Amino acid sequence: MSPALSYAAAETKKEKEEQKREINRRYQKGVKHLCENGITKVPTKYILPVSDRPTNVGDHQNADNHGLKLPVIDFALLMQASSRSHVLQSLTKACEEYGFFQLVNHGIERDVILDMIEASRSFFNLSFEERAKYMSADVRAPVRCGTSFNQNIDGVFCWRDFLKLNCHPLSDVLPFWPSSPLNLREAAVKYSEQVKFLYLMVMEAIVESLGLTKTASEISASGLREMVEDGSQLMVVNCYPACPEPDLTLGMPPHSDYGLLTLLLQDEQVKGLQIQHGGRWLTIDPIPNSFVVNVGDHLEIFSNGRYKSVLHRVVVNSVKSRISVASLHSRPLNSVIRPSPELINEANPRRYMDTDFATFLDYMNSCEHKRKNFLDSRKLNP
Ligand SMILES: O=C(O)CCC(=O)C(=O)O
Repeated sequence: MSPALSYAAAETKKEKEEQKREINRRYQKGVKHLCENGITKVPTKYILPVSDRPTNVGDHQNADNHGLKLPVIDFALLMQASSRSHVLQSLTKACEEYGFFQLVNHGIERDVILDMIEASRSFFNLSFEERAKYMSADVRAPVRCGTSFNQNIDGVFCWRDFLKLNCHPLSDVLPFWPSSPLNLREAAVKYSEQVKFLYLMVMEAIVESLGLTKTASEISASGLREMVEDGSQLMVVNCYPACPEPDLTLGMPPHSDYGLLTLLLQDEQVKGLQIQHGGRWLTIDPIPNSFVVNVGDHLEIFSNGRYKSVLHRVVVNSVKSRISVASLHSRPLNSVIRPSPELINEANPRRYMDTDFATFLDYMNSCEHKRKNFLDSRKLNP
């Protein structure tokens, strides 16, 4: 090639690379920003290969679950001595068969929930410049605003923006939380504290349902309460704008959650969450004033595989944007997660190796987190 031609080719290559970088910069700003600038088609960056696309999305608001409904656990009955053992049995069945349940009569004041939703909506209605102040690639940051699942790594982006608030220890992280909208900090503090308490109560019941400790005083004596109280809590506020071509993309790809338990506040008006059950995707109909609770990878490990951390995903729709608030709970950042020795015996040998939260974060940063690949990497003799 003549020097003139090779110079021209190099220039074209440089221009193409710059164009590519410009496109990437645009998508890093998030879906909300993209939609605010007016789009009628889903950009290629968000289009999934045909085999990964959701089906039935066009009419998922009316999707038929073949009569299947997620188990419902009544928290008020769980707290009553006369009904506790019956509810514990239902809890066991839900965690073994579905890895998910809906929690009603949870006792968190309605205003606390409504204020959290309202503050979340207001946050995503802020200007891009205001939200951008909290964008960070550091997965350990006390506050982090971003897009997709892991925008540093994802080949195809998903149709979600998020605000992640680290909640533990609250006094250390609070000064970093967004100062606008004005009501966000107060709403998120109240909400995170009340959800943490609910988590403690549900986690105690789960430990009891595994047959590990029988009474509240035994739980205190075993140090379990301290272990759980000192645990990590991450609040993830998800925003899924309405999408012009919802059958080409997903709000969240199939994934499992890393922690012990996740308590999710679903949008009461707009469906979107689906869980994998019996080889099919099951849409979770929102029950007003309830939480969707799911078993995370750490609980699957702790229960030595008895309770299931189940794949779930989020579909989007062309009509309404959707907000959800997930509160992910686990043990302290540096503690080791391993199967409970009481659940290991000859008939039920140890199924998972030791792990910790820090290992998970490193894993997340080093490869595309797909389906249950972190949990699979912890299995002994998979
Ligand atoms: O938005 C939802 O319904 C689910 C969110 C979720 O799966 C997550 O935050 O891990």
